[in-house]
Amino acid sequence: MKKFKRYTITSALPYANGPLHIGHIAGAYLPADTYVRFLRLRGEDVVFVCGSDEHGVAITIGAKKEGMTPRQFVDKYHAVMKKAFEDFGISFDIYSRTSNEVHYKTAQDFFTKIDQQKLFIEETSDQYFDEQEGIFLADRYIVGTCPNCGNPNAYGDQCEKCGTSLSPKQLIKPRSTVSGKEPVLRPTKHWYFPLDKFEGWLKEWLIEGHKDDWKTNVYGQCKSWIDQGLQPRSITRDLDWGIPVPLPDAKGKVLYVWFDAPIGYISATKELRPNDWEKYWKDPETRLIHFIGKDNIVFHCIIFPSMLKAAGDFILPDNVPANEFLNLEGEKLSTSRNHAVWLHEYLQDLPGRRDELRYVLNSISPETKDADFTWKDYQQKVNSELVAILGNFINRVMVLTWKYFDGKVPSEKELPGTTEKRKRILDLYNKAHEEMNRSVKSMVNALDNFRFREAQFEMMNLARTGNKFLADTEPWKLAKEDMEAVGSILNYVLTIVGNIGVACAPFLPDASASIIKQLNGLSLVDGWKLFWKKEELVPTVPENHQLNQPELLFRNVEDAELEKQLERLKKDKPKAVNPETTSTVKPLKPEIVYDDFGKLDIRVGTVLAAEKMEKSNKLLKLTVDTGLDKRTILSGIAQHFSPEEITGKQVTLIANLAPRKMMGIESQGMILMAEDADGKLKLLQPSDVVSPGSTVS
Ligand code: B3M
Ligand code: ZN
Repeated sequence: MKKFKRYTITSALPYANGPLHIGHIAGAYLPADTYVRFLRLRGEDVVFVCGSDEHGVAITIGAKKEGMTPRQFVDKYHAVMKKAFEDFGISFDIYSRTSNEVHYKTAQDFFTKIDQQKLFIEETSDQYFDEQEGIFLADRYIVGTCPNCGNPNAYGDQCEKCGTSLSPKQLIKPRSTVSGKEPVLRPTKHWYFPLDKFEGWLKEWLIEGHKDDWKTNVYGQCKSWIDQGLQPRSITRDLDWGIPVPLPDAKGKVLYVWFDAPIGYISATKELRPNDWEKYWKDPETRLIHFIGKDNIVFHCIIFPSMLKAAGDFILPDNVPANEFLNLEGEKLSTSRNHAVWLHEYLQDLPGRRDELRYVLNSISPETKDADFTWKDYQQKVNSELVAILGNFINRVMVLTWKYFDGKVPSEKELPGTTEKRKRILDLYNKAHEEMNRSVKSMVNALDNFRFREAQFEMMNLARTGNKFLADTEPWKLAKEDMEAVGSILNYVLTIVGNIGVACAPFLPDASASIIKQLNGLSLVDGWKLFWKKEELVPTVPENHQLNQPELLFRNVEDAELEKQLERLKKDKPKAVNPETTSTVKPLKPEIVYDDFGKLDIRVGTVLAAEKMEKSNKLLKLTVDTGLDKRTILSGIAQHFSPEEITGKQVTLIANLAPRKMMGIESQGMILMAEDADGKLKLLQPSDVVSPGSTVS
């Protein structure tokens, strides 16, 4: 691997529009923090920058909903987020914000630099305009029906249901989210960044150049984007909140938030190191790494690098280890439905348990695919891993040393293999040592390559091996016959404790600090850093060194604590933060009489076969055994079930619905589905299998 002189590490700038939840943390902040702590321990020159993203419609819409000005709104949430990061111990060198002066100037200069090269395309085109509000409707100010999946609430920039990226004019039946009215088209001028001109370069730099070192999820997304062909992207907006476009003929125009936000990384570095920021952004010997979630990949891997390239003398990201998403208790995390574990609430409810959250999030980190956080799993990982393995090992060693040697490090002199038992101990020692050195190497390698779950596992392996060594050598039994051997064993396990103290620092900073305190080893830490250079166990505590009293690193998560969190989730569910989606339950339909209901012939059938319909991504063609016959039913569930999944399942259907032709095929009935608040469809099935044709009444 190429050697770098210094590192610039960034974490995605979160929108200042709400508090942080564990999905944010697992995505872009914890992995970055772990990596940065590792680099610092290795003695590297690092800047770790982040800040609030304070522009764009995420802010203006949020402010309107809370009845505030954008300025009041970002001030509020910037403070909330900054505090939560601090309280949780994310070790940014700076947590800045994009509404400050340095950033305005940096972003405008950046624009000017590209403009001077005549790269921007200026174009006047028709865009949707809300006549009642007197504003142009960009991105999320406009909703309509998705042309791809039929979702009636797709945004002007993306349909969140099917993920398709859209432009406002593709929406069917567009409406303004501000007034609810149908907008009209009006001409307006904008500046476009010619992404198409960078296609050749991107193919070389990214598709060829990073084929082997970028994560497959990241690389794959970029490649498919580039393969589809790139188009100029508008980088200005008609909004009254944002950074003014620095041109005389651009009154009322601001920079598009995705143009200014990544420049925020540069501004934050400038603010942090006004005198030498340039070496962190312009020296090719600096390694630039962006930590982000997967929804930000295109911006960080394609658009921002092209901007950096266009502006001239900047370095490019060497890697962008984007994470997939984290779910919670099997469901998507959702701010609007308040289905989340909020960082500030966690810190309040479970004080003194920062490392526990770091540990669990890291061990399920969505590095290669979406992952699921459940409180049960949290409890299990804390109790049976942190407490039972790591905490237990450190505590046993401390307690034994106090018991037999008054807390003084016993002699490390080599144990002569004069008895069978001693020979066995030496043998066990060699095995443990070898195993641990292997773990240390694997851990460092994994950290170097952004595989944090694996790295943490290897770190824990030191404690696992240490525990095993203690269990195998049983110093408490030897104490009756061979104190010299006991001393030798304890000296060795104390060395392991010290090594764990340094090894766990990137993952569990609080535990690391406690171990160092227990070992009374603060003055020794500089020497221990050799561990990160040599990538093997190093001597940590000298003979006769006086230890401090043992303290417990972790305590069990009790069922009551778990219940409280589960309750919180249930209780918080209906309380929606976002008024637009407050009512997730559809309103009641007008009353009917029994006769209306009696006309429906509802039955249970079994799906015998299912196949995808050509030219439709919504419909599945099902062959259903209704007990009366075997018939064809078309069902709009292709987004929710694969043909394999649904074949063999029992379904509920309306058997006497008049046949209807769709895409040239007659559908003879209708399958009933339950639609969840988030639009997910679930089958309606009897609680036990019944014979096909059973009626429902
Ligand atoms: N604020 C999007 C997000 O929070 C955006 C990231 C900007 S990074 C330069 O997902
Ligand atoms: Zn869609």
